[in-house]
Amino acid sequence: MSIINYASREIQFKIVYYGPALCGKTTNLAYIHQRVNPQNRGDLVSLATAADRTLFFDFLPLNAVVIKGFVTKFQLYTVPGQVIYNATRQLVLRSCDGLVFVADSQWEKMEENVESFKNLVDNLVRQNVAIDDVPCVLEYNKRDLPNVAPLNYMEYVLNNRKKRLQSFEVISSTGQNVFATLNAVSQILLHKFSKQSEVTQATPPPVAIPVEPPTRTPEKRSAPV
Ligand SMILES: Nc1nc2c(ncn2[C@@H]2O[C@H](COP(=O)(O)OP(=O)(O)OP(=O)(O)O)[C@@H](O)[C@H]2O)c(=O)[nH]1
Ligand SMILES: [Mg+2]
Repeated sequence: MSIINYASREIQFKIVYYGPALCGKTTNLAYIHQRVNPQNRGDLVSLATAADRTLFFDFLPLNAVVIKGFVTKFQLYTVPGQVIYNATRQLVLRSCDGLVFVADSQWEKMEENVESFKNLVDNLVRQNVAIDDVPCVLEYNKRDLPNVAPLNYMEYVLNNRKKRLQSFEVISSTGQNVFATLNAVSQILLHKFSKQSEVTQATPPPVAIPVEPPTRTPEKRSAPV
């Protein structure tokens, strides 16, 4: 649930990257952290094992657009994908405003992708939330690998419900479409927030994309967001 702080004129949104083990969730956050101007982000906090597997979560705070005097802040989290850490996933998932489901595009990972998506739906249901009510996009990651399933197969397996989700072909290790994915989920959640605030008249409607895609040259920092 978004947090509005009238004293500091901030609106906070929580976006969770969810998906099976080793699908590339932490890699997404690492890329975003690397490309956003340090003035507009905090540190990337990663609680990981020695082998770089997420143990608890990763956390990255981002400052984005100013909406009629309110600074919009996005808090990005990843869950640990390993099956045994379900209690932690439930905790991280609590009160999230948006979701990026990261799937591993390799053929042999399809069952794990499906299991993880089911696990996401189940964990939301436990919190009395329907997946269709949460702004959510699909990320088909690792498109650079040779053994990936074609896009239409991924869509058939993971995006075959009544309400189709926006989906992106991503290579998070090089950053391809990482910001496109984040921008898409941010836009959906800002739009939802804007509609709700029209009803309650509680806050001004947000209008802009929160994060600018960075330039293609790795050395250059992106423009302030
Ligand atoms: N080839 C390729 N490798 C990737 C890509 N994205 C991530 N990886 C690699 O996949 C491995 C796992 O990535 P992580 O980001 O740690 O995966 P995770 O989803 O956070 O894993 P857990 O924390 O265990 O849930 C790492 O070796 C990454 O470098 C990609 O787009 N292409
Ligand atoms: Mg991780």
